[in-house]
Amino acid sequence: MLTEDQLHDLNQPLLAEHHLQFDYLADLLARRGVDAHQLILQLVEFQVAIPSWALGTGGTRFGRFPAGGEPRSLEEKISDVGQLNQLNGSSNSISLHIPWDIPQDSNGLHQLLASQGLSIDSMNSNTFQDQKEQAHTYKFGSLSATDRAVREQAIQHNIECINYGTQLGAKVHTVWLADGSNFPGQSHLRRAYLRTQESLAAIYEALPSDWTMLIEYKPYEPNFYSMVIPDWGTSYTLCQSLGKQAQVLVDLGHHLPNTNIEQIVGRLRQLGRLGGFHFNGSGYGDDDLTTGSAKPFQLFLIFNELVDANQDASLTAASVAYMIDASHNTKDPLEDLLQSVDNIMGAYAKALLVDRTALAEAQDANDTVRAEEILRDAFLTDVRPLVAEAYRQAGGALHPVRAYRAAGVRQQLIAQRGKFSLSTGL
Ligand code: PSV
Ligand code: MN
Repeated sequence: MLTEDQLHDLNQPLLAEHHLQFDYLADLLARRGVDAHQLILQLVEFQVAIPSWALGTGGTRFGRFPAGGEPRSLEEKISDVGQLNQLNGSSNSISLHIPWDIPQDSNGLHQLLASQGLSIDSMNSNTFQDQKEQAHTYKFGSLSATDRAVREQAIQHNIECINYGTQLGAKVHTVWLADGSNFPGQSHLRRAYLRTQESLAAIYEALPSDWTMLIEYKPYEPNFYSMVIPDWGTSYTLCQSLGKQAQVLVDLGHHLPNTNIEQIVGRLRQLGRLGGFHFNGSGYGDDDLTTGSAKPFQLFLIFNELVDANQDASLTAASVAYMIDASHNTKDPLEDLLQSVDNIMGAYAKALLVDRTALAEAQDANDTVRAEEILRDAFLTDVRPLVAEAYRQAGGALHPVRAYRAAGVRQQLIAQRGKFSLSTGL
């Protein structure tokens, strides 16, 4: 962690220019009837969870190139998230994946989390890999498996995740299923769905009443002919059958190219079943790249739907768990996470700028050009001074990536943990 003096010294030389840019933008927005200070409060409040498995390099099946200084334990992962949160004030929770993050010392972890101002976001089960001491293989599926003993083992694993989460104060359990088939005829498509539904119901039974269960969907990988939960419609029907505490999770990388993700987001929000997000960047599939790096307009349109729904009095308020889900090969993972959060904050800020009254009028009048111009006006506004001010007001760095580099965080981590330390994950 940086000291307060260090952070102060890093911000100091940037402050004069920052104030100049911020005041100019605040003036401009005031002319349009937007209160920049009000908007910053909303940005400061907005938090994106960091998954424990994004703190190390991900690698692909072709190779892995460790960053050096990767966290070797859950405690070190928490400390890395604490570092990120100190720099941007926007990542105050960590998501855990079991068995990669089995807590050994709950009391110690509670203290560590509290000392860093963090909490646990979601628990994530892993029935896509076999573990050494495991009795039954997941080679042919887990919650959907034809073998009852396999299903039972996968159900128990999910319940175990919930129990670990309870120890640590989590309130969300996320299920992503790798289940599916690679060849036509391999699996009975309808029965696989029904077995999954039954298994999920058993897990749901064990869910504490103040928890949410998130059900993720993915169209392909690791199975390439069918996935048991390939799309939001399947997740939605499963949630409907389970009950109110079950919600759909949208992972941006889990869509086929050109899918209109913002429309899915709007639909789920309308139906009251949007419970969570996994942010990442994707050109082809589950690419796990930096959120908003290649398709910033898409990210903005997604936030536009979220903000629009939040401001719609006819919809019930939703509590959506926002998380980054990425782990790639080339960047320093912590720098990537800072960039991802920055892009997310920028997209959110831009969505808050949309003139919704004017947009509704243009839409009602079928004025296509005007409607598009309203969105473009918001999207093309340089909101970086607003995001930087939000970081500053949250006690962070005006420019988190620059501060991270200037403070030599990675070099310190390498000195502490070694050049070849490896983090658990994919
Ligand atoms: C699957 O691709 C996924 O998006 C799920 O969220 C998993 O839990 C995570 O990635 C694991 O890396
Ligand atoms: Mn995901």
